[in-house]
Amino acid sequence: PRPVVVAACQLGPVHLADSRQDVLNRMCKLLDQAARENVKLAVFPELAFTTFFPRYLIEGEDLDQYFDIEDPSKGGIEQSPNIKPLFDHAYSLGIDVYVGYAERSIQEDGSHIDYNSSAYYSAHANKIVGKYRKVHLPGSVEPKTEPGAFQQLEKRYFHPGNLGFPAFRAPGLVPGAVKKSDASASPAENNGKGDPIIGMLICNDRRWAEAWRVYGLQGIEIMCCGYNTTAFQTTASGHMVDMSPDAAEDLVLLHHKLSCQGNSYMNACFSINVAKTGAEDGNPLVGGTIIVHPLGHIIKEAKTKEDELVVASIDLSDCYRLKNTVFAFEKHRRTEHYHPIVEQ
Ligand code: CDT
Repeated sequence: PRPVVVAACQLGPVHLADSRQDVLNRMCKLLDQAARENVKLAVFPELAFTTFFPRYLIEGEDLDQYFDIEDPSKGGIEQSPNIKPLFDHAYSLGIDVYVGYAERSIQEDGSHIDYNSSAYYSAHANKIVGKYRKVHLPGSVEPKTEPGAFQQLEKRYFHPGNLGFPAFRAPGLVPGAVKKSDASASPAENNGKGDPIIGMLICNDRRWAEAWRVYGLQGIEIMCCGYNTTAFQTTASGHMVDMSPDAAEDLVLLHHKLSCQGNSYMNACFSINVAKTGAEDGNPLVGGTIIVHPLGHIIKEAKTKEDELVVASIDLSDCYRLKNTVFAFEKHRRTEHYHPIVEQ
């Protein structure tokens, strides 16, 4: 057995007027609670530190406040004064952290490229050991023009991620693991012996089977995914689909759970799926924070739409029941028929 206690650190709404310090305090409080429950990995939502700003048209310098700067000449995102206190606190408690943030990546020529990113901070290594930039950006570049339309401007504010889907190992997350230097070992070869193999997705990515499968092929054992998902359905013009609010929210939750449960099963991994939820300045986001077992069932689910710690004690060796049978990819995949998947 390779037991580890993990937690989804669900966040309630973050309003426009909430300061970064207030949000940091809330996140550190969740980490304190996690430490009391012996948690070793804490997963926070997408764009955790601020409101979900892509719902607004924001122009010029007003946008800058939402971003954290990654400047290779000055150190990485872990040096950001807004983020460092979270990692410092996690270090003091011995807890690994996945967290989503808006990244402003400074280029050699001084220009910048913005991404919707996540980082995996390892308390054991005291550094970031995994980085991900959201690939599947929803929404539009231009604001919807019809009166009353809801905006989803991620395609305006972010570039699609350029890192692919890089699995990595979390050093020391499971005590006594045989060390492996990278995540390249096949699942059968790994068979639960090395440091845990982790993947990261961000929100809309969780709906894309291709993203999960690229990670699945790297043998991931834990998928971490934070999200901000509106609690209603919109049409192509940005208007609410004509159905009752309760029915719309149920449908959003159904699709969220189908995506997380189905893909966890088909890639034989645990997944920790974490919401920023509640109404941000009146804009409703779904909850549905869940920790999913490789066999597809939900192990633990949030009960509220507020800051809430959802804890589960998991055994990573449970992944191998499927990785070595139904989903032994090296034995059963038929790649000669898969070409259309990568054609435009
Ligand atoms: N943040 C994010 O990715 N939200 C999307 C909304 C899609 S709306 C077309 C999601 O998939 O939940």
